[in-house]
Amino acid sequence: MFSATSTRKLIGRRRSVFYQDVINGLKASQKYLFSKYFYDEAGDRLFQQIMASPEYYLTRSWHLLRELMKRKAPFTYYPIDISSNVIGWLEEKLPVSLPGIQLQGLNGEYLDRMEYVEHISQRRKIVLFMGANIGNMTMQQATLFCRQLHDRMRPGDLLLIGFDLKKDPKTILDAYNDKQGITRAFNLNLLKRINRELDADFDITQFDHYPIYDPASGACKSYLISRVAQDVRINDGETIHFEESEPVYMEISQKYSLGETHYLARQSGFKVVREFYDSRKFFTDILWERLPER
Ligand code: AVI
Repeated sequence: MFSATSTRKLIGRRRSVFYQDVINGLKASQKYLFSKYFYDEAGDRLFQQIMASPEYYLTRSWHLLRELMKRKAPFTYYPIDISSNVIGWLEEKLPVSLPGIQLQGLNGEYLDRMEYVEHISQRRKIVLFMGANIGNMTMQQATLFCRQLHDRMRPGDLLLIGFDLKKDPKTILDAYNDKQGITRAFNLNLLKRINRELDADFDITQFDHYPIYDPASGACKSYLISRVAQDVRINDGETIHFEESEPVYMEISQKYSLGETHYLARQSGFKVVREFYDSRKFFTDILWERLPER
């Protein structure tokens, strides 16, 4: 249990990390913001709308949990999410759609929360890292991340990991540039969040959403482009200058070839057990087994 004072301190500390990340990103020679900050309450809602949009073909699913329940497999589900709203929502909805499910939601960063699970449960683990979340890292960051997963797992534990596959570049770009403008609103929402939480004065009408996809590297990147030369004030008098047409790098959504997923498994100490696909082979969920040594 946290007291009201310690809760306020905790929120204050979190906010200051957010503030520091924003200032560091916007003062860098090539401006950037971390996409993990997309997910405030409005961002969560927009992401739900993106997933429901016709262009966004990436898959997601709870069928696995339903199947485990049907087979009466003894398991506890520990969903981890950076968004406390999502965790709250899962804790409310899942026991209704899957009565009897053993569930403990964990709000926070993935690796950190995984360490906590390892601490509270000695049972064999199936780690789920689905929905192409791995795509929100560069390939180099993904390798480091998978090694860190490896180090938090035991030999024989399994990892089910989702990759969005390279495909027709137009299909990919459309998914990040939907006609209704939801992805645009999703990106601009981070500026609104900075205005609200860090007392900044971004005029969001002065920024454009600009996604690009490079079919060779598989990197799909989103930028916000400053329409005009402008100054933005943040919180305690920090002023950030934007040149006309200057980009702010917002997010990478890396796409993989199958060969690249195999390479990643090898590099991070896993063996490929099985690959699952959707009917169009747009997306794959791959079951990896954690090897004893790497
Ligand atoms: C969460 N993540 C896998 C999404 C993606 O496709 O990169 C986030 C997203 N960004 C724009 N649309 C969806």
